[in-house]
Amino acid sequence: MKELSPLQIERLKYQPKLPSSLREGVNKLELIKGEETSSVRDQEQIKELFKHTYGKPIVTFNHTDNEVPCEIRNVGVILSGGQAPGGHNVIAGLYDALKQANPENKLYGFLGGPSGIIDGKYIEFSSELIDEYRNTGGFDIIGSGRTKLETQEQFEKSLGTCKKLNISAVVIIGGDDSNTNAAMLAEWFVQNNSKIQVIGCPKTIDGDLKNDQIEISFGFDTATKTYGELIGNIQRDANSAKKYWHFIKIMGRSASHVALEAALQTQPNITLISEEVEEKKMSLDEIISYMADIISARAAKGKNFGIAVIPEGLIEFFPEMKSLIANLNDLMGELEHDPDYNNATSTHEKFEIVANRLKDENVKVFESLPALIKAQLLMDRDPHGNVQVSRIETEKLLIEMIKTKLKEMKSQGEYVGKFSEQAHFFGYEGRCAFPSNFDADYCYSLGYNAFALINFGLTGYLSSIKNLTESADNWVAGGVPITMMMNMEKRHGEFKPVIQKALVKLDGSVFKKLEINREDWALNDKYKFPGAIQYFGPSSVCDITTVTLQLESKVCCTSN
Ligand code: FBP
Repeated sequence: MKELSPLQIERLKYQPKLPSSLREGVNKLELIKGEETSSVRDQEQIKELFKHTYGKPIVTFNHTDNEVPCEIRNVGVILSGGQAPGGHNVIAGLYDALKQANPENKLYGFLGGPSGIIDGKYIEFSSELIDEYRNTGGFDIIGSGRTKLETQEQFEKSLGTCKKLNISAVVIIGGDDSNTNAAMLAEWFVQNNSKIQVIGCPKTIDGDLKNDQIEISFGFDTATKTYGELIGNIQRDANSAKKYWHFIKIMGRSASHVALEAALQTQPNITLISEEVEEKKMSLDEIISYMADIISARAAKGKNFGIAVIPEGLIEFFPEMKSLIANLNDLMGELEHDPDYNNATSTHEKFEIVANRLKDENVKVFESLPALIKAQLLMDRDPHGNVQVSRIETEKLLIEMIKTKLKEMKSQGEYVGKFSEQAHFFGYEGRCAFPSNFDADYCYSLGYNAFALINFGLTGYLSSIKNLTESADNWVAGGVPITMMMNMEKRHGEFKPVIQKALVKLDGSVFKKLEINREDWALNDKYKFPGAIQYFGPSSVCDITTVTLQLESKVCCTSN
């Protein structure tokens, strides 16, 4: 018997809220079809690649008193990619809907991510197992993985597994890449005369799987609130001791939504936004000067402390680093099989081999970096061939460069302070937290709704729950064709159909809120302390959504 903490015991009892349309069960729904859809860009190419699943309508569900039949179904579910709070509730919602529709239905969970369906590794869920994981963080109920489900052979093996288990639908819980693969698998099944349906659920703490139809991916709410709590605590510490500058790198592989949201919750002295760096083509040196100027201005007021929030993906957005990293991504693929590189006895020797093989324009930048960062840039790539930004200590790179800059400024009489630093990285701390009430409700609804989409025979759709700043009663359940979110992008030198990633919009209300306040926050301490996520207590505290969602929904509502 596992020992449970008091909070675990209480959270297991929490009953997540569903939109009112879904509350009476999946066999009391009617499907409302909208207009035909088209992809966000590159319509002709996407249509050609997704001949059977392209152009389908957006759908929404309404409650009806007429009973919709539900044939017996076996469904399989996959957790894909990085953990995000609420994944277990998606599975719980899916399980409850499926059993409510017909107790004979079965839910299988593929183990360890997409490789589970390929290799036929699975479990069948029981009520006892599901009950152990309700409202808990993590993906440990079946585990996750980053295998890309995209080749003919993988699709054939997946078909074999589904046939063996008599599975008629697969639910893929994942981010933009995993849902791109869900769309490909859905199309492949139709093309190959299989009736197996594929439904996606929008997951990622990064918050970059969103668009006009998907207001936010699940996990963003809890993760940002967790980081907000931690930053707030550090701000209080800094403001008490008044002796350290804290450099806090915040997870989010590419887009800066997580750092931006955490900053709006806490109002630190410096917040860097990767998309702004890219748009303004700011170099690393320019950012160092910007930060050093704030440090110096605060020092002039007697404040030798402060907080800087740095998005995880920043390093890839500096034009000079972008070019270096792209070059290294290709080069590391070649060097993997290079005996000289593999037999090199010191990191220094490896650096030399790399420097000799880089394009001329990237050599100087590579050589200017501290050894620690060079070594981190050479580490293993992820399955998409990208550098793993969570393993690059950008916060330490910035600190080293700032120290040099401040020394220079001191020698010229431009800086009179004392600089002592602390480096932090908040990422994994937030990915498996107990889901906030919002994520617990949202995820349960996404899973429940996924089964409703299956029951109406849909495939190639993403489960969608909208109107999220309203109370759950008023949430709108439905589905969005995945192809609608796609465009063609270059991956490994080839154009491929992918879901368009949402980066921070510099003309959007969320970034604007930072932009109009940051000068004030830089010098006059306006720290906010969000505190820990609250699960029990007044709704104004426990059910509050993120600043990002609130601001974005205002824009959408006022422009309607
Ligand atoms: P997903 O896009 O799969 O949700 O994962 C996002 C993320 O949490 C990023 O924020 C982070 O850069 C990355 O995963 C870390 O990956 P890993 O867990 O493989 O170290």
